[in-house]
Amino acid sequence: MNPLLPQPRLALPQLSNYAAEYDWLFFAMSVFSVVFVTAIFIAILYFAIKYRAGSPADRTDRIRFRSRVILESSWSLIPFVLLLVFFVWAGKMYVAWSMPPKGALEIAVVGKQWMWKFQHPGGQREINTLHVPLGQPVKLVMTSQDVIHSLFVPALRIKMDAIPGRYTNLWFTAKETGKYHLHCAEYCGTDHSVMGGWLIVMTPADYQTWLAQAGTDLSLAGAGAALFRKYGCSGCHGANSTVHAPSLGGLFGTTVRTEDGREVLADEGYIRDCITVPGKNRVAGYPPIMPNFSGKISEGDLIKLIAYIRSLPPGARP
Ligand code: HEC
Ligand SMILES: [Cu+2]
Repeated sequence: MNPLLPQPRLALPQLSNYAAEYDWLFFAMSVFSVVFVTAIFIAILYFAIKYRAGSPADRTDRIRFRSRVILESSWSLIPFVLLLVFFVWAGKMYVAWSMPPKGALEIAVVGKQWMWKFQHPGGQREINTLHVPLGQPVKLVMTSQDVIHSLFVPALRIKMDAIPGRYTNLWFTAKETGKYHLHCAEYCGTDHSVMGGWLIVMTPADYQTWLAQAGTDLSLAGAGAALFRKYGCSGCHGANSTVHAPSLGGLFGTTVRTEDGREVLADEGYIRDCITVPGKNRVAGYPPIMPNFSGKISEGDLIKLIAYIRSLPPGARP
């Protein structure tokens, strides 16, 4: 963008890497809509008056076939091309927005009636308040424990649904320290209106201090290791198991071949499905004995189990 031009901005801080461009897009679409609506409205008014019943206006058909074709195609094609500009522009932003950079700080988010639960990789937990470091990409891995919720931080200009049974992502880099509102933007029941809180952006040093004093004894992965034994996963997947079950070391991020010949990327959603919908992607060459844990493991525990499986290096057995 040309830095000499006045920058359009909504009456909100431009907190994220997307905010400035989003405001430009919003401004351009508003200008586009206002210009076209005004022009069409004036034309309607003009013709309504000119050709009102009983007016002496000339009503003979004077337009020749050729000019009619030109007229018809130009008012279809010009708006089409103009709208394609918005399509490409917004599409480009959407692509950037949907591809979190590698190495982003991952924070687990669980929405439930009526609160937001956040958990940092070190295991630090918070409710309705989210602390993040300045200038570092942050990726929220979100799900819901009950109905659909939607996390919205207006200052970031981003919003994403939290959907039961699925993981959705949202990433951003915060550009200013401060305290910003966060909301639930999907009507989710009686207390929907109070389901919100604060995003607190801190300098990286302050964030480290905050993490240290928010302290916990176990990281997400560490807590997951304990759950892996508690739920009996280690009985089949563990090093001493006699059951023919896959070793989970290095699984995350690889491509798995399923019994019915598909190739599936082993991401959070895949591991979650293995635990809660075992038949869905059965791994090729293994018996269908993986128990169904659906409804038996809470969202918080699933996130920890996934963090643990992710932390296993290739070749390791739990
Ligand atoms: C009774 C034995 C058994 C238990 C208990 C068990 N699993 Fe499994 N698991 C299997 C078998 C066999 C497979 C491979 C077949 C399949 O995918 O269904 C498997 C597959 C998986 C996969 C996919 C592996 C891959 O290579 O893609 C994951 C992830 C997994 N299990 C996690 C867990 C977790 C977490 C638990 C505990 C909550 C658990 N399992 C409990 C037997 C078991
Ligand atoms: Cu909600």
